[in-house]
Amino acid sequence: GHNDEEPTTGHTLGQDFTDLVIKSMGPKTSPRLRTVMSSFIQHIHDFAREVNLTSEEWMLGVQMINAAGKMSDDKRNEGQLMCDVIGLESLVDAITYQEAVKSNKPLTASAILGPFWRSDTPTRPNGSTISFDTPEDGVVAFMSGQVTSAETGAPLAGAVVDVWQASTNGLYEQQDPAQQEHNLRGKFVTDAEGRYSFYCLRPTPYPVPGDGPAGQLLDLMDRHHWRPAHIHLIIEAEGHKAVTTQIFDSDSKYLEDDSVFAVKDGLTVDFVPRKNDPQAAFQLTYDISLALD
Ligand code: MBD
Ligand code: FE
Repeated sequence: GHNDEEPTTGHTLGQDFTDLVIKSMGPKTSPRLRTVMSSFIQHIHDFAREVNLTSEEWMLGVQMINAAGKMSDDKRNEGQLMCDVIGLESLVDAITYQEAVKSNKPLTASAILGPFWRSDTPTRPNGSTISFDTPEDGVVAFMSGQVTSAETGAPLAGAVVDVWQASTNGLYEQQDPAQQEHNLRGKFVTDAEGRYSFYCLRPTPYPVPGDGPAGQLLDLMDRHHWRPAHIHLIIEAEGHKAVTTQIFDSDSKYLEDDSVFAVKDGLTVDFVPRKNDPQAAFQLTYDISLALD
Protein backbone atom coordinates (compact mmCIF):
# COMPACT_ATOMS: atom_id res chain seq x y z
CA GLY A 1 0.00 0.00 0.00
CA HIS A 2 0.94 3.66 -0.23
CA ASN A 3 2.72 5.48 2.55
CA ASP A 4 1.92 9.20 2.26
CA GLU A 5 4.66 10.08 4.79
CA GLU A 6 7.51 8.70 2.67
CA PRO A 7 9.65 11.37 0.94
CA THR A 8 9.38 11.46 -2.88
CA THR A 9 13.01 10.50 -3.64
CA GLY A 10 13.03 7.31 -1.56
CA HIS A 11 9.60 6.56 -2.92
CA THR A 12 10.86 6.65 -6.50
CA LEU A 13 13.26 3.78 -5.85
CA GLY A 14 10.69 1.19 -4.93
CA GLN A 15 7.60 -0.71 -6.04
CA ASP A 16 5.29 2.08 -4.80
CA PHE A 17 6.65 4.34 -7.52
CA THR A 18 6.25 1.61 -10.18
CA ASP A 19 2.64 1.10 -9.02
CA LEU A 20 2.04 4.88 -9.29
CA VAL A 21 3.29 4.90 -12.90
CA ILE A 22 1.19 1.85 -13.84
CA LYS A 23 -1.91 3.26 -12.14
CA SER A 24 -1.58 6.55 -14.02
CA MET A 25 -3.20 4.93 -17.08
CA GLY A 26 -6.75 6.13 -17.62
CA PRO A 27 -10.01 4.18 -17.99
CA LYS A 28 -10.09 4.56 -21.79
CA THR A 29 -6.89 2.46 -22.17
CA SER A 30 -7.66 -0.74 -24.10
CA PRO A 31 -7.39 -3.89 -21.93
CA ARG A 32 -4.60 -5.32 -24.06
CA LEU A 33 -2.57 -2.09 -24.00
CA ARG A 34 -3.05 -1.90 -20.24
CA THR A 35 -1.76 -5.47 -19.84
CA VAL A 36 1.24 -4.93 -22.12
CA MET A 37 2.25 -1.52 -20.73
CA SER A 38 1.76 -2.53 -17.08
CA SER A 39 4.10 -5.48 -17.58
CA PHE A 40 6.56 -3.44 -19.66
CA ILE A 41 6.79 -0.68 -17.04
CA GLN A 42 7.12 -3.26 -14.24
CA HIS A 43 9.95 -5.12 -15.98
CA ILE A 44 11.87 -2.07 -17.16
CA HIS A 45 11.72 -0.56 -13.65
CA ASP A 46 12.85 -3.87 -12.12
CA PHE A 47 15.65 -4.07 -14.71
CA ALA A 48 16.90 -0.57 -13.86
CA ARG A 49 16.77 -1.34 -10.12
CA GLU A 50 18.47 -4.73 -10.53
CA VAL A 51 21.51 -3.40 -12.42
CA ASN A 52 21.58 -0.02 -10.64
CA LEU A 53 21.34 1.64 -14.04
CA THR A 54 23.25 4.94 -14.10
CA SER A 55 22.17 8.10 -15.94
CA GLU A 56 25.10 7.68 -18.34
CA GLU A 57 24.21 4.07 -19.14
CA TRP A 58 20.55 4.94 -19.62
CA MET A 59 21.49 7.80 -21.99
CA LEU A 60 23.76 5.44 -24.00
CA GLY A 61 20.74 3.18 -24.49
CA VAL A 62 18.61 6.14 -25.57
CA GLN A 63 21.31 7.19 -28.05
CA MET A 64 21.43 3.66 -29.49
CA ILE A 65 17.68 3.69 -30.05
CA ASN A 66 17.86 7.14 -31.66
CA ALA A 67 20.76 6.06 -33.91
CA ALA A 68 18.79 2.96 -34.95
CA GLY A 69 15.81 5.10 -35.87
CA LYS A 70 17.90 7.57 -37.83
CA MET A 71 19.42 4.90 -40.07
CA SER A 72 16.15 3.05 -40.69
CA ASP A 73 13.83 3.40 -43.67
CA ASP A 74 11.92 0.94 -45.85
CA LYS A 75 15.19 -0.70 -46.90
CA ARG A 76 16.83 -0.90 -43.51
CA ASN A 77 15.34 -1.81 -40.13
CA GLU A 78 18.02 -1.32 -37.50
CA GLY A 79 15.55 -1.46 -34.60
CA GLN A 80 14.52 -4.92 -35.73
CA LEU A 81 18.17 -5.97 -36.03
CA MET A 82 18.82 -4.75 -32.48
CA CYS A 83 15.96 -6.98 -31.30
CA ASP A 84 17.37 -9.86 -33.37
CA VAL A 85 20.83 -9.81 -31.77
CA ILE A 86 19.27 -10.11 -28.29
CA GLY A 87 17.02 -12.97 -29.44
CA LEU A 88 13.77 -11.02 -29.11
CA GLU A 89 12.45 -11.63 -32.64
CA SER A 90 13.13 -15.37 -32.26
CA LEU A 91 11.37 -15.45 -28.88
CA VAL A 92 8.32 -13.64 -30.29
CA ASP A 93 8.31 -16.06 -33.25
CA ALA A 94 8.32 -19.02 -30.85
CA ILE A 95 5.45 -17.48 -28.86
CA THR A 96 3.47 -16.78 -32.05
CA TYR A 97 3.77 -20.34 -33.34
CA GLN A 98 3.58 -22.26 -30.02
CA GLU A 99 0.03 -23.53 -30.65
CA ALA A 100 1.07 -24.79 -34.10
CA VAL A 101 4.04 -26.63 -32.57
CA LYS A 102 1.73 -28.40 -30.06
CA SER A 103 -0.67 -29.54 -32.80
CA ASN A 104 1.13 -32.86 -33.55
CA LYS A 105 0.72 -32.31 -37.28
CA PRO A 106 3.73 -32.29 -39.64
CA LEU A 107 3.74 -28.51 -39.91
CA THR A 108 6.52 -26.52 -41.53
CA ALA A 109 8.50 -24.87 -38.72
CA SER A 110 8.61 -21.07 -38.58
CA ALA A 111 11.54 -18.69 -38.21
CA ILE A 112 12.01 -14.94 -37.93
CA LEU A 113 11.30 -12.58 -40.83
CA GLY A 114 14.49 -10.53 -40.49
CA PRO A 115 14.97 -7.01 -41.87
CA PHE A 116 15.26 -7.67 -45.62
CA TRP A 117 11.85 -8.87 -46.82
CA ARG A 118 10.19 -6.63 -49.44
CA SER A 119 6.44 -6.31 -49.95
CA ASP A 120 6.71 -5.64 -53.71
CA THR A 121 8.56 -8.78 -54.86
CA PRO A 122 7.56 -9.80 -58.40
CA THR A 123 5.86 -13.11 -59.20
CA ARG A 124 8.00 -15.27 -61.51
CA PRO A 125 7.20 -18.45 -63.48
CA ASN A 126 8.04 -21.81 -61.92
CA GLY A 127 11.35 -23.16 -63.21
CA SER A 128 12.79 -19.66 -63.70
CA THR A 129 15.70 -18.10 -61.81
CA ILE A 130 15.98 -15.48 -59.08
CA SER A 131 19.72 -15.01 -59.77
CA PHE A 132 20.04 -12.32 -62.45
CA ASP A 133 23.69 -11.46 -62.09
CA THR A 134 25.20 -14.62 -60.65
CA PRO A 135 28.55 -13.67 -59.10
CA GLU A 136 31.75 -15.46 -60.11
CA ASP A 137 31.83 -17.38 -56.82
CA GLY A 138 28.08 -18.11 -56.86
CA VAL A 139 26.92 -21.74 -56.97
CA VAL A 140 23.49 -22.17 -58.57
CA ALA A 141 20.97 -24.58 -57.02
CA PHE A 142 17.58 -25.80 -58.19
CA MET A 143 15.00 -25.65 -55.41
CA SER A 144 11.59 -27.31 -55.68
CA GLY A 145 8.87 -28.85 -53.61
CA GLN A 146 5.22 -29.35 -52.92
CA VAL A 147 2.89 -27.35 -50.68
CA THR A 148 0.27 -29.48 -48.90
CA SER A 149 -2.38 -29.06 -46.24
CA ALA A 150 -1.28 -30.53 -42.89
CA GLU A 151 -4.92 -31.40 -42.21
CA THR A 152 -5.52 -33.70 -45.18
CA GLY A 153 -2.17 -33.98 -46.95
CA ALA A 154 -3.89 -32.63 -50.07
CA PRO A 155 -1.73 -30.56 -52.43
CA LEU A 156 -2.43 -26.83 -52.35
CA ALA A 157 -2.68 -25.30 -55.82
CA GLY A 158 -2.28 -21.53 -56.10
CA ALA A 159 -0.19 -21.25 -52.92
CA VAL A 160 2.37 -18.43 -52.98
CA VAL A 161 6.00 -19.16 -52.09
CA ASP A 162 7.84 -15.87 -51.52
CA VAL A 163 11.64 -16.32 -51.31
CA TRP A 164 14.65 -14.04 -50.77
CA GLN A 165 18.33 -14.52 -50.12
CA ALA A 166 21.62 -12.60 -49.94
CA SER A 167 24.30 -12.77 -52.61
CA THR A 168 27.75 -14.28 -52.01
CA ASN A 169 29.07 -10.87 -50.93
CA GLY A 170 26.75 -11.03 -47.92
CA LEU A 171 24.40 -8.35 -49.22
CA TYR A 172 20.71 -8.40 -50.05
CA GLU A 173 19.79 -6.61 -53.26
CA GLN A 174 18.52 -3.48 -51.46
CA GLN A 175 21.85 -3.14 -49.61
CA ASP A 176 23.93 -3.45 -52.78
CA PRO A 177 23.85 -0.93 -55.65
CA ALA A 178 25.68 -3.48 -57.85
CA GLN A 179 22.71 -5.90 -57.84
CA GLN A 180 19.69 -5.27 -60.03
CA GLU A 181 16.39 -4.51 -58.33
CA HIS A 182 14.65 -7.64 -56.94
CA ASN A 183 17.71 -9.81 -57.63
CA LEU A 184 17.59 -13.01 -55.54
CA ARG A 185 13.89 -12.55 -54.76
CA GLY A 186 10.74 -13.97 -56.27
CA LYS A 187 7.21 -15.17 -55.64
CA PHE A 188 6.20 -18.53 -57.13
CA VAL A 189 2.62 -19.78 -57.41
CA THR A 190 2.14 -23.53 -57.01
CA ASP A 191 0.67 -25.54 -59.90
CA ALA A 192 -2.33 -27.93 -59.81
CA GLU A 193 -0.21 -30.47 -57.86
CA GLY A 194 0.93 -27.86 -55.34
CA ARG A 195 4.43 -27.74 -56.82
CA TYR A 196 6.84 -24.82 -57.09
CA SER A 197 10.39 -24.61 -58.47
CA PHE A 198 13.13 -22.08 -59.19
CA TYR A 199 16.87 -21.61 -59.56
CA CYS A 200 18.67 -19.69 -56.82
CA LEU A 201 22.13 -19.46 -55.28
CA ARG A 202 23.29 -22.07 -52.84
CA PRO A 203 23.30 -19.71 -49.85
CA THR A 204 26.50 -18.68 -48.06
CA PRO A 205 27.13 -17.41 -44.52
CA TYR A 206 27.32 -13.65 -44.02
CA PRO A 207 27.67 -11.07 -41.26
CA VAL A 208 24.67 -8.95 -40.24
CA PRO A 209 25.20 -5.23 -40.99
CA GLY A 210 27.86 -3.94 -38.60
CA ASP A 211 27.68 -0.22 -39.33
CA GLY A 212 24.99 0.66 -36.78
CA PRO A 213 24.10 0.20 -33.11
CA ALA A 214 23.24 -3.51 -33.53
CA GLY A 215 26.76 -4.22 -34.82
CA GLN A 216 28.21 -2.00 -32.10
CA LEU A 217 26.27 -3.94 -29.47
CA LEU A 218 27.60 -7.26 -30.84
CA ASP A 219 31.16 -5.88 -30.59
CA LEU A 220 30.58 -4.62 -27.05
CA MET A 221 29.28 -8.08 -26.08
CA ASP A 222 32.34 -9.70 -27.73
CA ARG A 223 30.17 -11.62 -30.21
CA HIS A 224 30.66 -12.29 -33.93
CA HIS A 225 28.27 -10.96 -36.58
CA TRP A 226 27.78 -14.12 -38.67
CA ARG A 227 24.64 -15.91 -39.77
CA PRO A 228 24.62 -19.42 -41.24
CA ALA A 229 23.78 -19.81 -44.96
CA HIS A 230 20.01 -19.47 -45.35
CA ILE A 231 17.09 -18.81 -47.67
CA HIS A 232 14.02 -16.92 -46.43
CA LEU A 233 10.48 -18.03 -47.27
CA ILE A 234 6.92 -16.92 -46.64
CA ILE A 235 4.30 -19.44 -47.77
CA GLU A 236 0.63 -18.47 -48.07
CA ALA A 237 -2.34 -20.55 -49.22
CA GLU A 238 -6.09 -19.98 -49.22
CA GLY A 239 -7.76 -21.21 -46.01
CA HIS A 240 -4.41 -21.91 -44.31
CA LYS A 241 -2.15 -20.16 -41.84
CA ALA A 242 0.74 -18.43 -43.59
CA VAL A 243 4.20 -19.39 -42.36
CA THR A 244 7.32 -17.24 -42.32
CA THR A 245 10.49 -19.29 -42.16
CA GLN A 246 14.14 -19.74 -43.13
CA ILE A 247 15.96 -22.86 -44.26
CA PHE A 248 19.61 -23.46 -43.40
CA ASP A 249 22.22 -25.36 -45.41
CA SER A 250 23.13 -28.33 -43.17
CA ASP A 251 26.77 -27.93 -44.35
CA SER A 252 27.01 -24.29 -43.25
CA LYS A 253 29.19 -22.76 -40.59
CA TYR A 254 27.45 -20.90 -37.72
CA LEU A 255 24.47 -23.29 -37.38
CA GLU A 256 25.35 -23.55 -33.67
CA ASP A 257 25.96 -19.85 -33.08
CA ASP A 258 23.73 -17.81 -35.39
CA SER A 259 24.13 -14.15 -34.40
CA VAL A 260 20.32 -13.73 -34.44
CA PHE A 261 19.35 -17.14 -32.93
CA ALA A 262 17.04 -18.27 -35.74
CA VAL A 263 18.23 -21.87 -36.25
CA LYS A 264 16.02 -24.60 -34.84
CA ASP A 265 15.04 -28.23 -35.45
CA GLY A 266 13.41 -28.94 -38.77
CA LEU A 267 14.93 -25.96 -40.58
CA THR A 268 18.20 -27.47 -41.82
CA VAL A 269 18.18 -28.86 -45.37
CA ASP A 270 20.57 -30.86 -47.54
CA PHE A 271 21.72 -29.53 -50.89
CA VAL A 272 22.67 -32.52 -53.06
CA PRO A 273 24.57 -32.63 -56.37
CA ARG A 274 22.26 -32.25 -59.39
CA LYS A 275 22.89 -34.36 -62.46
CA ASN A 276 22.28 -33.50 -66.11
CA ASP A 277 21.39 -29.85 -65.59
CA PRO A 278 23.85 -27.34 -67.08
CA GLN A 279 22.09 -24.60 -65.09
CA ALA A 280 22.61 -25.95 -61.56
CA ALA A 281 25.27 -27.92 -59.69
CA PHE A 282 23.06 -28.65 -56.66
CA GLN A 283 19.42 -29.26 -55.89
CA LEU A 284 17.20 -29.01 -52.88
CA THR A 285 13.78 -30.54 -52.35
CA TYR A 286 11.74 -28.70 -49.77
CA ASP A 287 8.10 -29.61 -49.11
CA ILE A 288 5.83 -27.35 -47.09
CA SER A 289 2.91 -28.32 -44.88
CA LEU A 290 0.44 -25.65 -43.73
CA ALA A 291 -2.12 -25.65 -40.89
CA LEU A 292 -5.77 -24.80 -41.52
CA ASP A 293 -6.62 -21.23 -40.65
C1 MBD B 1 19.47 -11.21 -41.94
O1 MBD B 1 19.77 -11.51 -43.22
C2 MBD B 1 18.51 -11.95 -41.36
O2 MBD B 1 17.94 -12.92 -42.08
C3 MBD B 1 18.13 -11.72 -40.04
C4 MBD B 1 17.07 -12.55 -39.40
C5 MBD B 1 18.75 -10.72 -39.33
C6 MBD B 1 19.73 -9.97 -39.94
C7 MBD B 1 20.10 -10.21 -41.24
FE1 FE C 1 18.69 -13.16 -44.01
